[in-house]
Amino acid sequence: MPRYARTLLLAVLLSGAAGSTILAQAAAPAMEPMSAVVANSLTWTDLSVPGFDPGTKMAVINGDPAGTGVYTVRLSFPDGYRFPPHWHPMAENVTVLSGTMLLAMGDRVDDAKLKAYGPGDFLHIEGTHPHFGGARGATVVQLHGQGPFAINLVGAPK
Ligand SMILES: [Cu+2]
Repeated sequence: MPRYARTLLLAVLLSGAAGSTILAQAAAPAMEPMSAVVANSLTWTDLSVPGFDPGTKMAVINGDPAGTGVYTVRLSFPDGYRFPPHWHPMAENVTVLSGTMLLAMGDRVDDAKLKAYGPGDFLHIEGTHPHFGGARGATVVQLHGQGPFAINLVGAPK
């Protein structure tokens, strides 16, 4: 598939039997001198990650999260969503755009550790460090970083 295929597609690729999920969704060409993304014309697709509850949607803003370059995506969580302890090979940069994101570091869920982050708040999570959390109210966050953006569930079979 061409890297910048125009066909919108959400494919969760499982890398072999490992518990690693790479998020892939074709994005618009990003090699123009300038590209703009209009907030009300985003294409949201259901995000399916083994071990995660359904309900999250993803929109690719720039780049290709499955590639090796810089990517920007948005994730939308419904009120009350919780994501389990997981980690990423690369650093994850999170900017809260709306709602409230709950997050804590650690490989075991402990609600007492969760801290709340609101619009404009920014989190940098170093690669390989497990974290967990969720959303209070309908919440949209923007992630950016160096691809590939992969999700590894803590405790997943290796
Ligand atoms: Cu994460």
